[in-house]
This record gives sequence, structure tokens and C-alpha cells, in this order.
Amino acid sequence: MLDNEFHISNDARASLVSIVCPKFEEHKSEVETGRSLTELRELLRTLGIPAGYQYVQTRNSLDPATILGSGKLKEIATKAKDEGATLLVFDFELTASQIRNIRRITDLSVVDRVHVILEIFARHARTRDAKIQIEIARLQYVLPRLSGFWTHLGRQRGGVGVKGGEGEKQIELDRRIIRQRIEFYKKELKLLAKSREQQKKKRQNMAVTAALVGYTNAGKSSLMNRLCQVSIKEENKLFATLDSTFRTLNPDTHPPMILIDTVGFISNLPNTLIDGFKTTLESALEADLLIIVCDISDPNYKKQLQVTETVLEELGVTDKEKIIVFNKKDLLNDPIKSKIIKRVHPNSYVVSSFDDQDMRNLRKEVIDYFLEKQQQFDLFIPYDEGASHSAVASKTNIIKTSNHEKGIFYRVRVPDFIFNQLGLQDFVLKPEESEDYQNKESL
Ligand SMILES: Nc1nc2c(ncn2[C@@H]2O[C@H](COP(=O)(O)OP(=O)(O)OP(=O)(O)O)[C@@H](O)[C@H]2O)c(=O)[nH]1
Ligand SMILES: [Mg+2]
Repeated sequence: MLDNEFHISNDARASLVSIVCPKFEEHKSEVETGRSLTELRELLRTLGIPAGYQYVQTRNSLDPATILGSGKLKEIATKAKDEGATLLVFDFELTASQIRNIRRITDLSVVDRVHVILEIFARHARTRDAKIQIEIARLQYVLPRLSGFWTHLGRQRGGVGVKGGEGEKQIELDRRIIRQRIEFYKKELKLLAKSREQQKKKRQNMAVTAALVGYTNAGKSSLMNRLCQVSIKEENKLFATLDSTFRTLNPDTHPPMILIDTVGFISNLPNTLIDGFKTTLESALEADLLIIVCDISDPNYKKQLQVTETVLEELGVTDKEKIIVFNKKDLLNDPIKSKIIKRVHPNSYVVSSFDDQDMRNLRKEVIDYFLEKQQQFDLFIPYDEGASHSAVASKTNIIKTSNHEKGIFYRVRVPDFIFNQLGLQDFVLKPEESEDYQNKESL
């Protein structure tokens, strides 16, 4: 029963509701409220739900029972019904009793911003991992709101099944089932985390990684596709990507360089989803480099950056090396803007993922970033040390090589931690020995 009840119907027509109130985070001014409503429209568009008028009440304080005043809600309901709306979408989180109260007053279906985001996540999840995380978040969201959903359902069914104590009993039963389901999913998630941990260890020894992180729709997947020449779903939809995806940026370097595409961030990320995010982003957050992607054509790009910073902090990522990529420069009407940005953020690149030259340059920058971090070693390996020659060939970047009477001289670049695993320490040359080999005639 829950599944059908929870999902937002495909043929819903929405009216949006919000508030301007100095005491309400993210809704303190008309500008803040307007910005958030624009994003809510985008979220609904992603779900394919047409959004009609938006109704905003300015208040000095919140009504604890209904947030907006009940008189205003009645007025909104009448107008919304006149415009053919079947659903009121509130641009902030509502409690179970608030949902219940507002439904009673307006006689319309009521959902909040969190519900909309959960719905998108539920529809876009592809891997087992993402599906489970979202299911847990969804169940945790539903649990305290169960009575709200039940009242609504009871009414839809003409009251059948919710008379007297029966409804209460049913709610208790549902709660128990939901808690059991959450436990079950959490166990499965742990098992998946274990296998991810093993994969991560393997990767750590074999590759260096850069993770694309940033606000939803900024162009992370587009950059990944152009930089790695692959095709990951990129869409003008919020939260098109929900799973971390790994692709090789440069297979020719040793170790290979890997790029990770991740789930996008959004302001007011629902609390129920933060944990899910942590798991999905885990591998990305252990990347050697963070590439923060920001849509420069968005008039609120500063807010995008700020949200990204905040989410990274919430996830405990504070001391990572970062570069910022300002994407979608082709949509900039003002060429000065990109100059200003470069000045404010020196460690940044202003690009368009549609511009081949930009992509070639950025790819080179990222590759060079890793190469510069590698140490240089000069080695001399006798001819009969077959395994060592193949270790050099397969695991290091050879800069120089020359054949001599008894063996081969190599100049290689490779990260320290990888070199230490190769068993080549005995062949490392002192600087003066190295000089000798470089001066000697090679065969
Ligand atoms: N004009 C323009 N559009 C771009 C550029 N890069 C990406 N886009 C478009 O922006 C939209 C979002 O791109 P994605 O790559 O899916 O964005 P994302 O950051 O992966 O989004 P999520 O996965 O939802 O977090 C798509 O319609 C892209 O075609 C760009 O440089 N210029
Ligand atoms: Mg994406």
C-alpha cells in the first residue's frame, strides 16, 4: 500500500507554495524564496510534472501547525483548483502533522520538497547500491509521516479500513514492517560496502583518481564524457547521475588515471539523504584530487559553490586538493565575467564541455597534475632480471632508456607508493652513477 501511496502520480498538476519569513532559513527574503522556487520548478520538470502558479505568503513568524496561515491556505486551494491543480508542492520540509493539517484545510494532495527529491532519486537510481540507499531514505521519510499518508489513503478509499482502532492498528503494523525493511536494507548495504572497500583497495594500488563533484546539472557527466571519451548519461535534468561511475582518463600512464563522476549536490539536501550520499560519494571522497564543477552561466553560481563547500564539509572533506572547473562558458554573455572569476579563483578553469580545445587543455591539466606528483627514479637493471624489466614496462612511466653491455638504464616517473611495491629498490642508482650511464655510449 505504501508504494503506490508514496509515489507522486505521473498525471499530477502542481501549484507551488512557499513563504518569505525572516526566521526561516533559505526563505528569509523574496530573492531567496524565488531562487528556491525556480529550482523546485526544475525538480518538478525533471519528474515531468507541470508546475502552474506559485503562491507565496510573507509572514513574520511561522504557524507551527501549517507554516502558512490557514486563511491563506484556503485562498490558495481555491485558486489552485481553479487553475486545474491536483497537487500542492511546498518548497520546504513539512512534518507529518503539518501535511495532515494542510490536506484537511485545502482538500488537495500535499507533498514537500524532500518528497520531490526522493521521488527523483527513486526514479533515477540504477545500481543496487543506489536503489537500497534511496529506499532506506524513503522509508525513513515515510516512517514518522505514516499517519498522514493513512488519513489520506483512508479518504481516497471512502474511509474503508480506517474506522475506529483499525486504522491505528494498521499504522502500527506498517511501522513495524517498515522498520524491519530498513534493518534488512542496512544489512545488505553493509555487505555491499565491504565489497566496495575491497575494490577500492585494489584501485588505490593500481590507479590515481580525480572526482568530479558539484551542484546538480553543472555538467559533471558531460565533462566526464568529453575528457574520457565515453558516454555516460548526461541530461538537462536534476540528479541525472546517482551512482559514482569510474572511467579511465588516461590508460597510457602508470598507474592509469581514473576519473569519477558523482551524484550532484543541491541546497537543502534532505537529512534523510545525507547518509546515502556519504556512501555513494565514499569512493569519490577518497580521490586524490577533487574537481569541483560549477555552472558559470547560472546567475547563482556563487550559491552553487557555497552549497558544494558546505556539503563537502558535512561529509568531512576539508583537506583535499581541489581545482574548480567553471563550465558552460558558451552561455556567458559577458566575457568580462570569466576574467573576474579567474582572478577571484586562481586555481580554476573556465571552459565549455562542448569546446574540443577546452577539453583537450583541461585533460592535459589534470594529467599533468598527476604526473607532476610522481617521483623520478634512475635505475640500472641487468638483462637477466626479466621480472624487473616487465615491472618497469608495465607499472612506470619511462622517460628515458638506454641499452648497455650488462643491462638497461631507465629513467622512470612513478608515484612513491607504487614504486615501493615493485621491488626495484636494489636497482636505484646514486646520482653520480646515473650520470655515468647517461654519459656512456649505449649499445
Ligand atoms: N551550454 C552548455 N551546456 C552544457 C555544458 N556542459 C553540459 N551542458 C548541459 O547541461 C546539462 C546537464 O549536464 P550533465 O552533464 O548531465 O550535468 P551533471 O552535473 O552530470 O548533472 P547531475 O548528474 O544531474 O548532477 C545537459 O543538458 C548538458 O548538455 C556546456 O559547456 N555548455
Ligand atoms: Mg551527471
